[in-house]
Amino acid sequence: MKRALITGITGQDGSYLTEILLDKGYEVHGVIRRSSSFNTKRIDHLYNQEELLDHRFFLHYGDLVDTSNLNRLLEKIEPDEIYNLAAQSHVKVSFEIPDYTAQVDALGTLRFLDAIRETGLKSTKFYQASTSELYGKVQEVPQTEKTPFYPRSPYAVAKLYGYWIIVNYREAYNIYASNGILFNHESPRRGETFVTRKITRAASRILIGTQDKLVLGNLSAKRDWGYAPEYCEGMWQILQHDKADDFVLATGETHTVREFVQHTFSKLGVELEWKGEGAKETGIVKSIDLERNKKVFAKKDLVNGITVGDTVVEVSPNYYRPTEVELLIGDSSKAEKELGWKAKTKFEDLVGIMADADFDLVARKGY
Ligand code: NAP
Ligand code: G4F
Repeated sequence: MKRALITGITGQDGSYLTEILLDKGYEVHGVIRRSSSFNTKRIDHLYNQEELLDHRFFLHYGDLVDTSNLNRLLEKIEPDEIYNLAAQSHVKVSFEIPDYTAQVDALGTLRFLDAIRETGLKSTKFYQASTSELYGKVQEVPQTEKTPFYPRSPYAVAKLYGYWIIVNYREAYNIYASNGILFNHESPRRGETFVTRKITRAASRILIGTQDKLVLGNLSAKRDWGYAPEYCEGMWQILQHDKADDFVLATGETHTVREFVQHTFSKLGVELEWKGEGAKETGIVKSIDLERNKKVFAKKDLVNGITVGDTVVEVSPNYYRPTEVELLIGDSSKAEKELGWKAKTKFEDLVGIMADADFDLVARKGY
């Protein structure tokens, strides 16, 4: 039985990857951080399955800033594959905590690689969660594995170190270490402060009347948004390749934040019109047709928060970033050719999956 170690197991990707690896028959070990309240809600459904707990699913306390802990975990578990997904992953927050972000996202990666080197685990394979944020102020459209990097945030600069230390340890010590350069990928498990989830959650709450407005930053930023479970399958495929290498995973389509908002409301039966520009731009309810979405229509009696003419979207410069990434669009033809990986879920379907899931949740819980 293959043994995998996942850092960041409590995050969006960690939870999907755990399901995928358990399904493939792996023994899965996850690193969790001590927290003053529960932080395992994305994996509780797995942790509560007794047959898994006995034999194939184990959680260990740890932190990427604690070198001795990482060494101990490697010595004890001797994993065949390591997926390093742990990170301070919020770009805007990285401007507030740049030192911590570097400690975890840059040096955390180095600590792990060094632990592999010191414990002499020669055949362990290492996956690094690299990111399309490396391209930042993009030097080429679309972005490929060969596009030069131009990071635009402390997060991206820290991940740039992570990227290059992977390449360096691969070349210097012959460690099997690969970068997955993943473009944005989303799901109903996405953290609530990332823009997609913020939008689908707010739109549902606005419909039901527990929130008045959705306040956002840059509506014109463009992202290449895919569906997270497919990208986590791609992480596994990257480590099954005969040699360590770096791969872009992306959909090849790009959309603005504004389009994400528009499609979310539309999916829930509400058409918006946009007025004004920049920080004065607003999204106003133009029409409502709840029958368009079966889930919403079935709970029509709960929809009492919205009327034609309401302003439901506003902009606040508080959400602007000191330096922004305006456009991302990836070309993953190398992954398609060498790994057989291709994104399947289209933008509108992704928006639908997330809007439906959040509407269900909000309708069930009332907030
Ligand atoms: P996420 O939901 O924010 O999850 C981050 C995980 O890292 C959580 O489990 C978190 O634990 C853990 N973590 C944070 N700091 C840690 C530390 N010091 N020590 C140990 N664990 C720590 O992120 P995600 O969306 O799943 O992304 C997974 C990885 O892919 C991240 O490295 C991210 O930067 C990268 N990435 C994401 C995307 C994307 O679009 N999602 C795209 C490219 C790259 P807690 O639950 O305790 O906070
Ligand atoms: O959802 P976001 O915060 O994601 P961002 O910055 O693209 O980063 C995510 O994807 C990266 C891959 O490219 C990962 F490496 C990273 O870990 C993370 O998962 O913001 C997307 C866009 C930005 O341009 C932002 O300025 O949405 C814009 N935006 C507009 N209003 C907002 C908001 N972002 C957030 N979080 N909140 C807003 O209110």
